[in-house]
Amino acid sequence: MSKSRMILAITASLMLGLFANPAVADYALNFPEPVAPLPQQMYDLHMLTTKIATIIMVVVIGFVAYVLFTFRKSKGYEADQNFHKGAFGTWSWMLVPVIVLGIDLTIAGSATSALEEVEDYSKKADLTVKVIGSQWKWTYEYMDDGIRIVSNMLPKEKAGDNYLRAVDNPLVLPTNRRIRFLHTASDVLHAWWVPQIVYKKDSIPGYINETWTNIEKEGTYRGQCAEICGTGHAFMPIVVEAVSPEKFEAWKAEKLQVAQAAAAEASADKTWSKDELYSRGEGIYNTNCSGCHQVSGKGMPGVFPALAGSKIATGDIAAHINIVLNGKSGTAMAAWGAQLNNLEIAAVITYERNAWGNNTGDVVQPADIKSARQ
Ligand code: HEC
Ligand SMILES: [Cu+2]
Repeated sequence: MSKSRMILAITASLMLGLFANPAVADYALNFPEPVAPLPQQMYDLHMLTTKIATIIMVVVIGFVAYVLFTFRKSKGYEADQNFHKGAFGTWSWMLVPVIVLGIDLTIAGSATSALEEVEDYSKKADLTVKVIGSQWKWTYEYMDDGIRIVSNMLPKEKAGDNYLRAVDNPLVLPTNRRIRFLHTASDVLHAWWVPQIVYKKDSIPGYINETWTNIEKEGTYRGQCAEICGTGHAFMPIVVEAVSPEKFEAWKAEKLQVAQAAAAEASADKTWSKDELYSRGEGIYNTNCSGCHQVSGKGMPGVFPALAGSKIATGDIAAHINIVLNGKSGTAMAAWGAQLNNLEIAAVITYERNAWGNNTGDVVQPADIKSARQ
């Protein structure tokens, strides 16, 4: 095999290997197909600029190649010293910028109409979802219904081929409804990016950005955080399940029922067994806390304290309840009292006091949290 053939064969097999991988297949040649009007406009804009740029590139490179070849020195050509004196030499200096301006205005015209749609907040939304980025997960709040979803990346064993692109709880949305997203963050900058259904704006702590969409096709749409947000930046994928409005209503009703049952359970003055609290606490810990303190409870030295063997998690119960309820200002440790109910906090604290060799045997009841809140 000749050298150039070998290079060709290696390149071809590398490309095949890349595109045969299901995780990148969707992105093989172009952006994935948009399924909402505004992303479609942006996609068209991208195609328009790409086409114009390709034509310009072909014309310019063709022209340069032609000139280099035809007017080469070995054929005896000399530079024309009077080019600027002829009609073309005089007018081309004006003509070329005019053509360039025309091209720019063509692109700018389409871009402006897309931008006007982006900033159009005059129409009423059917549904508002608050999207909160945090290190390193997404939380979704359906503002009209009080439903809250915490979305974590699935570990490799569970995600399989979709590793880095799959989550435990996807965001469920109806098709053919105007959806308003409110973007914010709880710690550092993030950006919620699902190009098939909506354009991107930054998620900024203490600030709300707004985007909107109207998804036209049912399906699963994937995205990721698009703002470098720390060591776990690559581990906060986004999954949106778009379903018909009827299916969405059914999903919502079921979610609400589960939430109500959970709230009723949490407010009841029941005394729970250690095992019940421990197993519930494990789930709550792995959803809300393990992003920082790690599933192993070992934390990240110098950044997030270990809870295994921690003075607080094995010492005074009141101090433990206090830091989980109220957080610690000026650090990444949030006040969980606003996000978790009494049962959830009691369970997660019971778990922390008995997991990873913290065999304190302590049991914290929802009633303890209730009185600590007062
Ligand atoms: C965004 C990262 C982050 C998340 C998520 C997080 N924590 Fe923390 N946590 C911290 C940091 C940072 C500290 C250290 C605060 C300080 O400087 O004292 C801390 C401290 C603690 C401590 C005290 C440990 C010690 O020995 O000082 C406990 C207990 C604790 N967290 C429990 C929890 C629980 C329970 C959850 C989930 C409901 C949770 N944390 C979620 C970052 C986090
Ligand atoms: Cu992020």
